[in-house]
Amino acid sequence: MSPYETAKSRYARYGVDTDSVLDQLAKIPISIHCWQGDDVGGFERPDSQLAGGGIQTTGNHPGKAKTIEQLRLDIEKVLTLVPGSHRLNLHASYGEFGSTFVDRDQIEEKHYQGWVDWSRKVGLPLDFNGTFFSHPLADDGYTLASKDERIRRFWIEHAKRCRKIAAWIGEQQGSPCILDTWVPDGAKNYTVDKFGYRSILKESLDEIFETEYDADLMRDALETKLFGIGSEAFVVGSHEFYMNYAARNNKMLCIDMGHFHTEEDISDKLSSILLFDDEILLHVSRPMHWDSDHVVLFNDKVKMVAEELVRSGKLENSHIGLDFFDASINRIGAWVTGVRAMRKALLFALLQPIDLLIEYEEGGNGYGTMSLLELQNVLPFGQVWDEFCSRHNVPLEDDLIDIISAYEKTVLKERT
Ligand code: RNT
Ligand code: ZN
Repeated sequence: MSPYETAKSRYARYGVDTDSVLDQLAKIPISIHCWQGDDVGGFERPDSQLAGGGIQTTGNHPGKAKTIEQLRLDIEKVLTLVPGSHRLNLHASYGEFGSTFVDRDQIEEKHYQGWVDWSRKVGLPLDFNGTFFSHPLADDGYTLASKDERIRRFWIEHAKRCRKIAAWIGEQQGSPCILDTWVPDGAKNYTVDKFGYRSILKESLDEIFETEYDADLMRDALETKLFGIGSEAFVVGSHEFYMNYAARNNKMLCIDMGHFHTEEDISDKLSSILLFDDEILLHVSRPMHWDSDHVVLFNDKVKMVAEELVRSGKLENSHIGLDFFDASINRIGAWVTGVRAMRKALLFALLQPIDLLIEYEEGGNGYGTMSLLELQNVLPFGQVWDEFCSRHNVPLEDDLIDIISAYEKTVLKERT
């Protein structure tokens, strides 16, 4: 018996069919974020700038993508190393603007035509994000909630254009483009007129969402947050703000795993959200002490999120996106680790005997549930994961370091 056959029979004992799990796993799209490749710099200026305005990367590992071509090359490399189906999550600041500067309130579909063409070529449908940071008009900490009418209008225009572009992308690719809107708005110090700022944000969003787009083309998600760099005392678009806004306006929430107190259990939020909202967007991330956007690992927190998606039966209503940026290590390696970790967590969750677990739970056999969950940690998960990688013609874990190191030597070193 091959190692996989042995593993298969171990799982079969609990009524889990590993073959059908692997088929199911392959179809779950993970949206790979473009911004891991260049430290959230974007390509608005000939020299991609450093991120700012609520976003910060640390580290200076050589080899960062300095052009769109390099970024695409790196993503194509990543695609050879991650099994299953994927999407690409693009930020508005990554458009192809040519030699003239195009400001955020001027972006158009044509600036993303190259991405649409490339995405078709590599089989990577696009999602989209407005870029409300790294811009002089975001420097005072307010964009859509700004009390300065000129600033507010500028960002409203950006948001409207992003929705139009997302709908156009959705049409081009024949699958809805998920548009995430995250604004950094907030303040470092205690803010008196919180009600005022939140009213302004609500008003801006109402205007932005006046135009209806077909859900087959694009869908809006709103990203909540607790605090950020420079917004320690006040975040306008808090969790409560967007929870209410989304529920009343039929929008999707984007839940970023880094946007809560570090002791909060993100997985526990999902059933409450998915009971009332049709869909959810996740930004899977790994906060260390704060919203640090460390590379996602196959750890308990990510496993618990995946378990909840599977157990709730809402996997198909959930859009899984990643959000991390680590500039201190090989960026392609960071991507590969994070994407694979998310996929492993989904596999780990799918391999659980849910019916049996619920049977124990309902029967008052608390020990049975606990013990069966504990057993999951020692079943031959690795063999099933290896099998998945082999079936999708991507390397096993054992070979990753050599492959990434070779890419570093042959491609990334050339960039410095
Ligand atoms: C910031 C949000 C947001 C960004 C990306 C780059 O706290 O998490 O999603 O990380 O838009
Ligand atoms: Zn995020």
